[in-house]
Formats: sequence, C-alpha cells, structure tokens
Amino acid sequence: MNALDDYKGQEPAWCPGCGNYAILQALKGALAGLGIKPHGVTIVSGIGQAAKLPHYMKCNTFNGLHGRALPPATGIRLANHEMPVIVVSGDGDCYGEGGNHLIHAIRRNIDVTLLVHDNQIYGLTKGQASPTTTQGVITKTQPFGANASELNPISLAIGLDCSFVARGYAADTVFLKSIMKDAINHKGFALVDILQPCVTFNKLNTYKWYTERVYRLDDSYNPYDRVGAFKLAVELSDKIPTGIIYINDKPAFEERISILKEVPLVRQGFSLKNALKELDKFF
Ligand SMILES: Cc1ncc(C[n+]2csc(CCOP(=O)(O)OP(=O)(O)O)c2C)c(N)n1
Ligand SMILES: [Mg+2]
Repeated sequence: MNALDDYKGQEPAWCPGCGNYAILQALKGALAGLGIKPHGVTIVSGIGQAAKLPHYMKCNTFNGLHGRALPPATGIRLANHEMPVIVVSGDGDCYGEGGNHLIHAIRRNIDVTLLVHDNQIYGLTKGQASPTTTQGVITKTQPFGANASELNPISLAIGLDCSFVARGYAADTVFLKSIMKDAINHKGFALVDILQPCVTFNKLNTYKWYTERVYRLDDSYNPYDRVGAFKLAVELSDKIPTGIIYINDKPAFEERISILKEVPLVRQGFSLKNALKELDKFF
C-alpha cells in the first residue's frame, strides 16, 4: 500500500480554505487505495487553479494549454494504454475553452478519467463567469449578472451517452475518493464533475450553500438506466445528488483499435524500413 506522501509534490499555492485541497487529498487517497504507484499514472491538465494540481503531485505529469488537456491525454493513452491517465480540469478550462474536445473525447470513449473542479467561476483570472456560473450572478466582468444560462455538465454527458458520469463534492472527501476509485477503474471515458467551493471569488456557492443541498445517491439508485439518469440530471430541485449518475459499459476507443489489442504502442518495435515502405504508397 502506498502512503499519501508518496505522491507529494510542490506546496500548493491555492487560497486557504479552497476546495481544491480536499480534491487533491481525495485523489492521492484514491491512487494509494488502488495500489497505483506514482510512476504508474499520468496526470494531464490545461490552465487554471484546478489545472495546477499536477504540480502538487509526484507522478508523471503533462501541463498543456488552456482547454487542451484532453488531446495530449488521448495521445498518452494511445501510446501506453496500460497506464491510467487522469485529466484534471476546471469548469472554464473543460466546459468553456475545451468544450469541443470534451464532446469528442466522450464520443470516442477514450479510457481516461476526467476530474473537473467545478467552482462555477474562473478562479485563476480572478472571478469572471464560467459556463457553469448561475445565470444572473454578478461577476467583475458581468456587473448586470451572468447573461447566458448555465451549462449542466451531467445532462450534457448523459446526452452524449458518456460511459461513466458522476458528481462529487469536495467537502465530502470520503465519498469523493470512492467515486474517483470507481471512475479510475471504469473502462472507458469517465467524467467526475466535482463541486468545489471557491472561497475568494464565488460568494454564492459556498460550503454552507452546497452542504445544505448536496446528498449521496444510495444503492437503490440504478446508474444503468439512461432515462432515469437524465431525469435526475435535469430535475430542478433544491437538492443536488452526488455519486455515480450514469454508466454505459461499452468498448473503449483503445479496445476498438486492432493494433493496440496485443501490446501498447510504446512496447511495439519500430522499423524505419517498413515505415518508409508504407509512406512510398502515397507517392
Ligand atoms: C487561450 C486562453 N484563453 C484564456 C486564458 C486565460 N485564462 C487562464 S485560466 C482561465 C480560466 C480558468 O478557469 P477554470 O478552468 O474554471 O479554472 P479555475 O481557475 O477556476 O480552477 C482563463 C480564462 C488563457 N490562459 N488561454
Ligand atoms: Mg473554475
């Protein structure tokens, strides 16, 4: 069993009280609990406060462009599909700038785990509205209130028939850790939208606000029922369900590529002669 300290990276520079600390702790706990060693996992991110998480971990990491974590994660996974790949993103990074990549990664069903720190605000750039900011909320750049209606990532993912869709809450760290373990173990694309209080820039969705609304789905809930999951996702109520909301066990992208059936690309031999022969066919 690994100790949480095995994954310890640089000292986090997040604000005191930020929900990101609990998410970092849950992720270390999930990896340790699954027996995944630091050298046996890759964490990929883009730009934002959430996207700094790989700096605070010791493992293989790739920190790319804003909204662009999923393309390198796809490449890493295709090069070595024996290594778990985790993408860490923010609500702006993933649902805004990276929205197009998200849609197509879900469609491909690439076997990566996507953790979205959803603080319903752009944190790094100091408090502009993100795609999940509640309509009407006043921000620095929208003094008359966020104009557009908020995006519902859970119903979007179920609509795209995403293979695994879950919601966690940073302050319910024990449950979040168990959701992360299930998401990492799942074969296929797994989205975990994590409600993350931003103590500095989001004065609406506070710890108190979430704690009054969040509840855990229990064993009587069936995540394999797509219509039921969709209903749960779009139902407007004062209560916010957390847990695994939807599962569709279907073949992952890697399983549908014949050349990946035997060994990962990284362990397949490369012959320049054969490559040049194949290239010749184009001329
Ligand atoms: C192409 C591009 N557009 C805009 C920015 C500026 N920018 C950096 S982070 C960010 C928003 C991050 O918000 P989110 O993903 O929600 O992460 P948080 O900081 O809230 O964790 C923006 C707009 C950028 N770096 N690159
Ligand atoms: Mg954010």
